[in-house]
Amino acid sequence: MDSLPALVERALAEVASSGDLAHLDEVRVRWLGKKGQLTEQLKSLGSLSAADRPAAGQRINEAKQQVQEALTARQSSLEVDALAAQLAQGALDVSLRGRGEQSGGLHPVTRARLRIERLFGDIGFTVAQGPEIEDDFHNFTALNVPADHPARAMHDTFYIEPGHAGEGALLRTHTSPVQIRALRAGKPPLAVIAPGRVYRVDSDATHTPMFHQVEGLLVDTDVSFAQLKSVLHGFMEAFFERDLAMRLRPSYFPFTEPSAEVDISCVECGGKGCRLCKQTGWIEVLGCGMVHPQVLASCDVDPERYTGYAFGMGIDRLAMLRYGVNDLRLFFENDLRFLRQFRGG
Ligand code: 2NL
Repeated sequence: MDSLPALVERALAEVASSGDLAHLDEVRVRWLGKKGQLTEQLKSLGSLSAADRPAAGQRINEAKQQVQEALTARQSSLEVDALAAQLAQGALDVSLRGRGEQSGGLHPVTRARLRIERLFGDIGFTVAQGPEIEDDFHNFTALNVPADHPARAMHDTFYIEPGHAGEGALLRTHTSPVQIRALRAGKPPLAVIAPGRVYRVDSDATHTPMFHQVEGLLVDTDVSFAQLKSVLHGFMEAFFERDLAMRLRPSYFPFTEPSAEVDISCVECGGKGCRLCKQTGWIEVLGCGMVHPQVLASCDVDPERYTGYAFGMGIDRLAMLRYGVNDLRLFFENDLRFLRQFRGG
């Protein structure tokens, strides 16, 4: 068997000649590991006499320590070399130019909503907001929608299971309840618009279960149907930035009397007839009317003293018409190739 100094000499030679950290670790295991050659030396102490044992043990431990110190020194010098090599190789090139920033943009429905808010803001309307989870009173009863009205039927309204949001909670089917709350909280004169998400059990090529609506309500003394017509015509021409013809057709809503549906001349063909207007030259854009006296009374407003007008329109549909989008579902798929086209503005 080799003498202890010979073993140390061989170990130190291996440490000195190991070229990388992995190799150095193999050397450490070979000499100082659990079954390493120097570790094994300690096991031979058992065959020595008790008198010789302490001195022999001390020599072995000194040998191990000497090798350990060489290993540690070699490890730090290899680490320094490795870092220097990495830097020389240019693993991080701080002179590279950046990838650049991609600017985001507003969703087309948001752009249409902001445009609507600004145009009505310009003529004195304020923006009102309210909860999307509503109760029967604010969504239906106060709007003169009787208990047996078809709009209350299960197939139109999302009802929330009892015990989750109070008794009879539902997802608002229009933003009218926001205006009911505004009117009940204040006193006329009042001019508000209520934009927001609304929900109906409906899903096909032209309907999504969630869509965006904006409603308007103005209550004052001596409010006329002519004022309603003028405000809506002015809004439509401003929104589409062009001269438009507008016509009203008699209609029915429980919350307005009289009620009308409003068409504008087709924004695609100007009224000549095309696919968009189904050859009629007209596009339906909203519903409106004079606030029903029963609705005013539900809001503690005296119908003998005050009158009002109200209207409601789909923001998604207005956005489609303004930006030339032919499929409603594109607004809700969040395909960046579609959305990026609206980045400007
Ligand atoms: C439509 C028709 C309409 C209203 C909404 C309303 C609100 C109050 C009182 C009276 Cl607080 N009316 N809203 C009136 C007429 C029509 O919406 O086609 N919407 C998409």
